[in-house]
Amino acid sequence: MRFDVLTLFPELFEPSLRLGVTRRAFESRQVDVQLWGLRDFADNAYRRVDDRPFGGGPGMVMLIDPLERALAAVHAARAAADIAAASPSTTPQPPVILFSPAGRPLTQARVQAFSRSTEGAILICGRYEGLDQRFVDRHVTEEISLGDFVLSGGELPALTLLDAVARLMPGVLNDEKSHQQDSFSDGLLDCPHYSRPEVHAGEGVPSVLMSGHHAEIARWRREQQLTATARRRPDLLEKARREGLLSRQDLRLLSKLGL
Ligand code: 9D3
Repeated sequence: MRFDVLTLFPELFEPSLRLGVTRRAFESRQVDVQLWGLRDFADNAYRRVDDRPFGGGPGMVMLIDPLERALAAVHAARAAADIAAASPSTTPQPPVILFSPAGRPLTQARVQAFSRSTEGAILICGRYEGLDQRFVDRHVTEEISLGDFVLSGGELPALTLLDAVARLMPGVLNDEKSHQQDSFSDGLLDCPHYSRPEVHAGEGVPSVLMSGHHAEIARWRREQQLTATARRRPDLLEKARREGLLSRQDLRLLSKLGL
């Protein structure tokens, strides 16, 4: 799939796209990321992309014209790529995503939906106080936030989404099972992990992990997941209950522990 990113800082993306297990997905174009520098779509000699807000107040607003010209260039490039691939108008229109503190929080379910899509998305990274609302009303189909804390722009959220999608692509993780076991895929937090040395600074590892009893190890890990989720994220445990993700054995254990 293809992601077009509209940003004032395209150079912020390049190093991240060349790093780690996700690099394969980006370099092979399995996840095709096209970066569009908004300053290239400014019209005057100063390459201005922002201006003061009508009505006064702090900060600056991203101008509508550079945004609309960039978006038009993206749509034209996507149409040209579809024709080159001899699949004009079979590709659905991509969602136009704005990263914004006022958006809905990103979830693993939304990430999975992107990873299964063919059209990908157009990602718009805001800076300053935000975009001219007329652009948002006309073009944005969805607003996404990373959570209730304040960043300086939408670039890190866009990279976060790209990373979360790329690691789900077939062949990106060495171990196919590790994303089925992800926290949030089964609705629970992960269990603790241990490796060599067996004793470190006098501290051993839980003896069950050294026992070789696979069924006992699986039960211990599930207990750890359930108790960690109950203590740290009771909201996730309730959701897992409601969605029927807990087995009768899980429910028996939780009631034994008074959770
Ligand atoms: C005083 C109002 N501020 C909103 C909390 C203004 C404002 C702050 C920071 C407007 C934009 C930004 C830049 N943030 C993002 O673009 C952003 C973001 C974030 O700050 N937190 C969590 N998710 C996201 S997604 C995009």
